[in-house]
Amino acid sequence: MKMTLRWYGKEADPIPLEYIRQIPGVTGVVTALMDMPAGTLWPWERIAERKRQVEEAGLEMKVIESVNVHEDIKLGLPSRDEYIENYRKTVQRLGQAGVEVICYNFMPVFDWTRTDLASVRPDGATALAYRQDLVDVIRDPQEFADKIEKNVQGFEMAGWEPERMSEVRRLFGLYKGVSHDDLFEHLGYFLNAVMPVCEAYGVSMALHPDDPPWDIFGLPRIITGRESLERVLALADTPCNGLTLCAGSLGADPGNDLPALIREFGGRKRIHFAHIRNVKHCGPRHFEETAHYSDDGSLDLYEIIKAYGDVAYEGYVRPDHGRMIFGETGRAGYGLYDRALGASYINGLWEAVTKNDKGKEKIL
Ligand code: DNO
Repeated sequence: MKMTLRWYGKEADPIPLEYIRQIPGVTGVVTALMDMPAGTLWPWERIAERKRQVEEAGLEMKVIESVNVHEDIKLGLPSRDEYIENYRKTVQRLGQAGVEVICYNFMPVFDWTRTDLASVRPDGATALAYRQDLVDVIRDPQEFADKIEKNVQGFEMAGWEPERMSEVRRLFGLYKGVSHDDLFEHLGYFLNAVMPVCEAYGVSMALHPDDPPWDIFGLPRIITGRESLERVLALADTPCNGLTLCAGSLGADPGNDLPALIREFGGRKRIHFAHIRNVKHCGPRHFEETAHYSDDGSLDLYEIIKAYGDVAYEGYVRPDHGRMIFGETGRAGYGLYDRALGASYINGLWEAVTKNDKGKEKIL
């Protein structure tokens, strides 16, 4: 397990790399060129510059989250080929820069979605939360998008690119009639075009599950649990076609057995990136994010880390969203303090579950 932290870049992230470097065990950052609209070719100089900044701080840049997929690719429009070509070239450049994993998602219109970005928890911390009943009464998703964007305190939400969020109504029109099966087919088309480049440049694609893992606003969402993960891997049967196993996203559905998923897909070496966090189930399709600590939420982090230990997971991992604590302000879910606590907690569990294995290796 290689510990990383998400970092949005000097201009877009209030947290300096120097602080990230001081979190025990963190060897690298997971980053992206946040200002590049989906579908564009990432300029080589920008990639090289980001790598230089990260390495100068004594960290590695091995994982990119995300290279976003243009809506025309998800919609299967004829214009997709041009965007796929840009994606292939971007993958090539990232591979040439030493990147090993690209995290991406295939969610229509909305990336991760929450109804509250600062829900107050009993200890006074604030956290992200989601209530389906609040979403069900929304007549105009554009209004919802605008409202969320107004509440982000000056920071763009990851994956909520302004150029996409300003045309929500038009996109909803285009998605009318696009079924779950259509989306899978469009994902397969995309993957099969990108895989040869991944294989040539040593890059693994790691698909992030849909968050939350069910349909919202009547839009189809397909990456929701065991069956769909299996279906994704079958779309392109190569080790480069893999998963980001996001505990919090999949874990929002109590029907998903996370340790079992980790053992199954990690055992087959198809998990390339692990997002680890906790979530509290408050009711049907109603959850709030919590501290990583098992007792604070509904997921058992010990069992999750133990499953990664059992499959001898060697990939990248990051603590996921944190609460806002100690008076910190910043990007919802991406403050420094609670993610640092999360990283340390995960490191502690990892050390405990794997220590004897290491001992065994030494004896042998
Ligand atoms: C939110 C994140 C997502 C994720 C993308 C991956 O915090 O987990 O925005 O980065 O969905 O493409």
